[in-house]
Amino acid sequence: MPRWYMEEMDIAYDLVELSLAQGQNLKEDFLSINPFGKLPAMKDDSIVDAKGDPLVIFESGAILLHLAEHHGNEIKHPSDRSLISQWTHFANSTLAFAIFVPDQKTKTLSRLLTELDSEIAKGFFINNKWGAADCAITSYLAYIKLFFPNEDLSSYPTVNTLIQATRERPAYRKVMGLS
Ligand SMILES: N[C@@H](CCC(=O)N[C@@H](CS)C(=O)NCC(=O)O)C(=O)O
Repeated sequence: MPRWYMEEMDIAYDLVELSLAQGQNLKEDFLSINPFGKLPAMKDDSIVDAKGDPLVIFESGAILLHLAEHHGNEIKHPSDRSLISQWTHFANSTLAFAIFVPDQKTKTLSRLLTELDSEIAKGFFINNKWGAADCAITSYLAYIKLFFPNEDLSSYPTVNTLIQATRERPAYRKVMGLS
């Protein structure tokens, strides 16, 4: 998600790829970035923390909000920060569980997709412009096609169209390695 966001927003970055298969995420040098050994994580040399060191941050939703605020110029009003936080949390927890936890999938995915279908039909999530909230929600919607290609989304035409359109976006194709 953060990498897709940076590509879409033309934010320069250096990418360090780690192999999970080889356990590179559990090696000392990465654990000093994220002690939990989870990807993604980011070091932002342009912002220092309270100790004066470059900011190091993990959790994709937190990284997205950070990027939206400090590099994507998305916070036009204090409520924008709160709403981006709402949507990134919704994507990373509520929507993620509904997609990937079988019990939750049966219970809630259809309800969430029905509502998202109407939300997305209204336009972009915040300030009529594609941003971090759209990135987070759309990433998870696109995961449905990726992980469950036979999932029938015909009851959610707007969601379906958004997924197809996302899969055509050059920045998305680049970060997902789609040829
Ligand atoms: N909630 C976290 C999830 C992070 C996560 O689970 N990342 C996976 C890769 S997509 C990972 O690092 N797995 C390696 C492991 O758990 O050892 C986020 O959104 O950043």
